[in-house]
Amino acid sequence: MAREYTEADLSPVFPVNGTTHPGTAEYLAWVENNFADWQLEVGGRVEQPARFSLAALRGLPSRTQITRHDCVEGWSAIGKWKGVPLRLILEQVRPRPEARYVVFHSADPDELGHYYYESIDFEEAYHPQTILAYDLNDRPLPIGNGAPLRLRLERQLGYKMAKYIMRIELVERFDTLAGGKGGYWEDQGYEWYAGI
Ligand SMILES: Nc1nc2c(c(=O)[nH]1)N[C@H]1C(S)=C(S)[C@@H](COP(=O)(O)O)O[C@H]1N2
Ligand SMILES: [Mo]
Repeated sequence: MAREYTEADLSPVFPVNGTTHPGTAEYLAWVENNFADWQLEVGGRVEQPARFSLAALRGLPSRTQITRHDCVEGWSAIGKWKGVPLRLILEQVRPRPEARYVVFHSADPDELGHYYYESIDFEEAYHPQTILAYDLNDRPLPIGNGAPLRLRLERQLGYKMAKYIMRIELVERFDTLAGGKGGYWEDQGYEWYAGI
């Protein structure tokens, strides 16, 4: 388990880093109606592909954790995250035996049109502190921090924790996706396993 902190340790301001707003027409439309018609899509190598509205995710059992986020650029911050354990979502869709990785596809493209994405293995996916967070510090996740849903993965660096998650895909291998290295920053040379 990663260390957990208390309310007294919370950073006064939780920074916004990387994308601050996806800015696509699709995302702006979701913001317009407060993500009421947004749905998380979960598919790939699963027995039972599914879609979850934000209300449905909020209706599932949740976990709250106060943890320290470490960014490779040299800053850290402590925040309180609430969300649904990824394990519960995986139990609903039932991974097929050949599935080895969980890929998170984000809503934000860079200047070249490459979308942010990330991947983790099942050991990480079933870890109790691996959650799909929808609240930060007792409020709905702000746009800057990844609304409506972002990954929290408390034993790894910040870049693994995809913000603006739109779709989760279970795969056998990730070398066929984007740059082939399993993540947006990994495709530019960062480590795939970003242990702290
Ligand atoms: N979709 C998306 N996820 C992302 C990023 C991003 O630019 N886009 N930046 C990453 C990096 S480097 C860090 S440190 C954290 C920053 O999260 P924050 O904005 O909540 O501080 O998100 C990570 N996840
Ligand atoms: Mo980061």
